[in-house]
Amino acid sequence: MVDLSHVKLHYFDFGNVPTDCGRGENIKLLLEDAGISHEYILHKWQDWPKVRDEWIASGYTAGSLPVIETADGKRYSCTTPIARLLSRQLGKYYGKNIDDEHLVDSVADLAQDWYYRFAFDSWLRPDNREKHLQEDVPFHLQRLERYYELRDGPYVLGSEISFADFQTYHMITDEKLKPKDLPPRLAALVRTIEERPNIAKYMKKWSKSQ
Ligand SMILES: N[C@@H](CCC(=O)N[C@@H](CS)C(=O)NCC(=O)O)C(=O)O
Repeated sequence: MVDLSHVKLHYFDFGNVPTDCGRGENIKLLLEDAGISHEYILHKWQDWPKVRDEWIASGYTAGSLPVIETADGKRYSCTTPIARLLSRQLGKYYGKNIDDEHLVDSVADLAQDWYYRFAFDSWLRPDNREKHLQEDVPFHLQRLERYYELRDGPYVLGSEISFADFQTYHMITDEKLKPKDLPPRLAALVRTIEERPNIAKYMKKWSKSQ
């Protein structure tokens, strides 16, 4: 049982507040969509080493963000495991059987592969951005598109959303891809996610604060 009565989501303040970039946003989208009230705590990069060392000393093994902290003081780490934990607790976003779960886990895993390349080749080595866009991005788009064809979309499970859909969607927004850059299933995913009432409300709030 995970106590979701007062959730704190911790991630980094990368300068665009409230923030729509990086791993934390995958969890933010799920919390918004599910209507779970939460605080979003954004740490300054330069403050992080001190916080991290204190957290590690107090038993937070991962020493990385995102993390969610629950009302009973527990801290849960790592993007996909957090999304899975929330989904299990909510009884949604993870399909209905073991085949669904495997499909959701696969797409989440492939989205993380993509994120890893994105982080290195766009943020840490910006000189590689162009090469990344030409060579890596089409590969990841095509691979994920095949998954979205399996059950005819718009989500990877078909008509039911899962946590992996937020991860795929967020890769597309992190890369700042436009609808014209996307194969048809992924373009439909973006449209469908942005039409979800709580996500539309969140995006409106976000764009106003810019
Ligand atoms: N596999 C982990 C990776 C977490 C990770 O490396 N997070 C980065 C930010 S995106 C971080 O915390 N870097 C600072 C550090 O490791 O001290 C996840 O998905 O959460």
